[in-house]
Amino acid sequence: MAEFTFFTNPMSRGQIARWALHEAGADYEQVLCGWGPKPEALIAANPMGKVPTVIHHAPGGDRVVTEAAAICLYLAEVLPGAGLSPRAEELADYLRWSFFAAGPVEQAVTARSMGFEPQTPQQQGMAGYGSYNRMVDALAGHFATHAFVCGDRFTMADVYVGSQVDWGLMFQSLPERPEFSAYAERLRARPAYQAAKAIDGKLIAEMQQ
Ligand SMILES: N[C@@H](CCC(=O)N[C@@H](CS)C(=O)NCC(=O)O)C(=O)O
Repeated sequence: MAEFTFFTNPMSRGQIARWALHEAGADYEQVLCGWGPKPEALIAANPMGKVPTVIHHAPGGDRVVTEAAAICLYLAEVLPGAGLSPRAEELADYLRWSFFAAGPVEQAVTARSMGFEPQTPQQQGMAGYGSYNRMVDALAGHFATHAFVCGDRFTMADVYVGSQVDWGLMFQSLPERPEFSAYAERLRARPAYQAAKAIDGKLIAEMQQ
C-alpha cells in the first residue's frame, strides 16, 4: 500500500495537494472522486466529503489531513527529506502567509466572485480580509520584495500561497500585477509543478472526452 491515499478531483483544489505531494516526493495512491455520490472511504475520513483529503498511513496508524493548506504544510513536516519545511528564521513568514492565503485571500476572492464586497468601515473591520483591494495590496507588497514566501528559498508555503496566485491569475480573480506574474513564472518552472499539472491536465482532458 502507498504511504498516502489522496482523494481528489482534477478540477479542484486537489491540484494544490497533488503539487505538494510531488514536491515532497510522496508515495501516494489517488482516489478520483466525482461531484456526485462520494466514495464511502472519503466520507469516513472527511464527513464533509471535500477534496483534497489525504490519509497518511503512518506506522502508528492512519492520520487524516483535510484543507489544502494543512496538507501542504503537513507533507513538508513528515517528509523532511524534501527540505521544504521552514528554518527557524523563515517560520514567521511561512506561517503568516500560509494562513493569510488560506483565510483572507480565499475569503476575499470567494466573496467577490459571489458578488459580495464589504462596503462600510464596520463591515471591513469585521471581515478578516478588510477589503479585496487591501488583501491584494498586502499580498503584492510581499512579493514586491521577496522572490518566495520566505525570501530567496522555495518552501512548501509557496505551494499553497503560490497556488492562490497561480489560480488567481489564470481565472482573473487576482489582478495582473507584475509581482504576481513574476512569482507565478518562478513557480511554473518547477519540475514538480509541471509533473503534477500534467497529471491533472490529462485527467481533465479524459473527463471532457
Ligand atoms: N477548505 C477546503 C475547501 C475544499 C473544497 O471546497 N473542495 C471542493 C472542490 S475545490 C469540494 O470538494 N467540493 C465538493 C463538495 O463540497 O461536495 C480546502 O482548502 O481544501
